[in-house]
Amino acid sequence: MNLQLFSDLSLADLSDATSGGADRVLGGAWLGQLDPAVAPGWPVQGIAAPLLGKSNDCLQEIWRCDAACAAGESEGILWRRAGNLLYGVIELDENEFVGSTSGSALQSAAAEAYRRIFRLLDSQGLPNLWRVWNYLAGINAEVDGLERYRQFNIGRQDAFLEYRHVVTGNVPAACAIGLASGPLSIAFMAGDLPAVPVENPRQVSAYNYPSVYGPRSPTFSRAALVYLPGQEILFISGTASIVGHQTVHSGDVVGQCRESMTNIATVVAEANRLARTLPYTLGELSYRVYIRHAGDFPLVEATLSGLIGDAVEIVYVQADICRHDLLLEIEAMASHTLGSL
Ligand code: 3EB
Repeated sequence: MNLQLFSDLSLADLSDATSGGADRVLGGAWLGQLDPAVAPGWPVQGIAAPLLGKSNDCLQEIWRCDAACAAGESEGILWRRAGNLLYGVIELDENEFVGSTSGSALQSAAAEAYRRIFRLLDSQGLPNLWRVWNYLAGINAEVDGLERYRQFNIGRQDAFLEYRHVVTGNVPAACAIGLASGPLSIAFMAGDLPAVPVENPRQVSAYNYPSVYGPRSPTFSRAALVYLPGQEILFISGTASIVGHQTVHSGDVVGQCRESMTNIATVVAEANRLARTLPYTLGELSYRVYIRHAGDFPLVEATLSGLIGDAVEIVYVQADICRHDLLLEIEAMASHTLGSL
């Protein structure tokens, strides 16, 4: 099995990336300005976040396998599966959950989305959630006295408790990002083997955050090492300027960018202690950077270029971060061939 991420594809490049057959595409994401008329046929997460520093107004990312995928639909989840690996996307309209008796519409939608994901994974015999990409509108808006990100955390944790029982330790790598509008959108990758979770010794594990950040902690690990036949993938969760459990460098985007990269370097070092392949380096990761204020892009780009050089694959988008004082968040991934030690 070989799973490869093709980043930064324009619509025209898609035909190259899908050579060998569109049935080899596991799924992907579409970032930037979305065109509802274009539907590629595999599960795609639409991320309507403006691209920064690009001439194109949209780009595609795809995960391509070296074998044909099985495809299906389950309770509104579009999914594809290659061997013991599954990728799916679910979008839920919160309006359908208004008037729910257990919490806000967003909380109910989040719980329902994760319940559907867990039901699909159990029926497919691939119970281990490895990596989750969460997007929601108005993430920092306070509704009925509670910030929407905190409402989302309640619903997510409820579903984990109901279906997976553990909400600490072996939980997936993730990001949770705010968009200007749109449905609750969740993409996920899952497999037969448990991921190896990685934490950051500079940070309190997110699942142990104190209740000042909300009544329920977020359910994610700082990174995950996952295994396919012959392949190890490192997924680094959305990483921000948080030390311990506190935001640092409030109002200073360069400081936050540097601190986020120190956190990523620390997570990579932890991952390297656990990895079964040669050490991962910052220069080989592919990055996605979420910037709250588009005007901060040049400063962030210059800061990252100083830290990791210009030869690195980085996609920049404008989006909201889950704490109002966070100005950016960085996620990353890399893949190694197993047996190359
Ligand atoms: C943090 O470290 C920043 O709720 O799934 C990063 C990655 C963050 C994932 C999530 C939140 C999530 O707390 C925010």
